Amino acid sequence: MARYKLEAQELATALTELSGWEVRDGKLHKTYKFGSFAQAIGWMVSVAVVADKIDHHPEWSNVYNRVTVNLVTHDLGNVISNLDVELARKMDELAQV
Ligand code: H2B
Repeated sequence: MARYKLEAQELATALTELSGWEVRDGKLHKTYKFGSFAQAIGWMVSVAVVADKIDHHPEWSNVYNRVTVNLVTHDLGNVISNLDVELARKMDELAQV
């Protein structure tokens, strides 16, 4: 899928449709909290499959039941792109269980 930088207005609109996401240090940022370490890791594995499929990979870290995520597009010079929004949506979908 083609990746392109989002214009400020497109990003603002996308943010209104994404719950718990914000722009922090130029990246789409969210911290997820799960019921357990196993749930956090299980979610990360399910996201990893999708990320590889769309060839767009998150910057993230896990501490026990929390996963902190930063999404940015390296190939475009570290800007927020359509693929960052796409991955954020998939992450939220996969967390609804
Ligand atoms: N992930 C992210 N977050 N940004 C990118 O620009 C990117 C990526 N580019 N995953 C992909 C891989 C690129 O390096 C490969 C060669 O398609």
